[in-house]
Amino acid sequence: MGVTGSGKSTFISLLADQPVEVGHSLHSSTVDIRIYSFDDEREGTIVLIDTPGFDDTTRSNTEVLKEIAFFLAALYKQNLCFCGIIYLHRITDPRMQGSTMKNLRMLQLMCGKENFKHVALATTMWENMKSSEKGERIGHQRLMEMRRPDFFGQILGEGRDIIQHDGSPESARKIVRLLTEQNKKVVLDIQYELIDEGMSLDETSAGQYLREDFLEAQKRFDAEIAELQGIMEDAMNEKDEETMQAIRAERKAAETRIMRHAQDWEGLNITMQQLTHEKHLQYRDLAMNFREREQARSTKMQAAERRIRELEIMLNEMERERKTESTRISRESPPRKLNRSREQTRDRQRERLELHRDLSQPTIERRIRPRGKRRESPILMLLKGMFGGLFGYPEDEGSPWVIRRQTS
Ligand SMILES: Nc1nc2c(ncn2[C@@H]2O[C@H](COP(=O)(O)OP(=O)(O)OP(=O)(O)O)[C@@H](O)[C@H]2O)c(=O)[nH]1
Ligand SMILES: [Mg+2]
Repeated sequence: MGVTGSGKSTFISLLADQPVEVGHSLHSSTVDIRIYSFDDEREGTIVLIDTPGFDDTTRSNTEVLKEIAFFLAALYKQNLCFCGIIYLHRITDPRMQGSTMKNLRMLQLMCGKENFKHVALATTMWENMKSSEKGERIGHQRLMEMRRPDFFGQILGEGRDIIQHDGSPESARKIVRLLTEQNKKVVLDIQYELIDEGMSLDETSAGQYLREDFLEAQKRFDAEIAELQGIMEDAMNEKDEETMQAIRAERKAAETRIMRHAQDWEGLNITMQQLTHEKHLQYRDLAMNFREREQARSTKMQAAERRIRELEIMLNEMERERKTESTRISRESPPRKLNRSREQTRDRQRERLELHRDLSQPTIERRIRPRGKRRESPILMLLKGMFGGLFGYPEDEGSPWVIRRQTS
């Protein structure tokens, strides 16, 4: 989690086996939940969930909360292991902006105090500060301030500090391990509220906070309208048509804003069951798209693996031939023949290297398994676990499309 542009997708791209979309424009990039995975040699397969931030430039907070809450609730409903949240903050931010405070508050409310130990707080973009001594000093001053209880302090606890993520895959892996090593199945407040308590989203603690946000916006709207009314009366007395027109336009814009906010708030009055129906198509498409992408990738990988095996055999044969015949070739044939043989070997070695590079060597080596032993993608397994019904599993075998209240 974290505000838009804090580096969430970039962080995931350091580890994921799949390509990750990173946004370089001024608009929020990740607009809905994205799922990635990687194999950690110590912890096994880890699934990373990329989320949109609250207060982003393209979606309302209600939509973002619906998105994240639904996903978390479906995970919990299906009894799938969830081990924590990584929250990212740009160390380059000179102020704690409203959007940072809102994201932080939503994080606290969705988690609940008991779960703060399952949150890893990390700062990004250190290389922008570390380019000068002064920058580095400022970065450390900001870290000190961030530890205050009204900022990140409440989430920190015994032995837990704000982490400096240096932008490397090793640093990202260490941060993930901080959560996975706790080896706990975490139940966040919002998961408990939605599934065990059967609350609607507006009744949850996070939903209530958005309600306060709406009430504050309503207050600001009332004050703005009163101020505009005063200016309007003056303009009417002075028969100032131009100002009157400007005031009417401003009033209309303010009314549209508050109406959108009100509709947004009403949208939170939704139960998990209704949310499931609302999200059904979106998640079915997500699952189907993923399955298609995986199939295409798997076909490409199988072809590459086949070609690599062919090349290995060819290179071995060539090496053997060269060894046994090298003396004869050098004695009986002109040097041109020997050079041609070397060139052919180099061409094949280059092709093998490019194939490995194309499909990223460490990944493909891990994946070259005997036929029939290829394991299913962890993302597909997760989606099947959460949304089994979409894959043709019987509805009563744990599909979230049939929502049952759990008995305590
Ligand atoms: N210098 C530097 N740039 C970074 C770092 N992390 C992210 N960026 C850049 O910041 C921009 C936004 O990064 P993203 O990873 O898309 O941020 P995000 O948090 O996923 O943003 P949303 O999807 O909009 O919520 C991109 O241009 C990244 O290249 C970092 O550690 N250092
Ligand atoms: Mg993103």
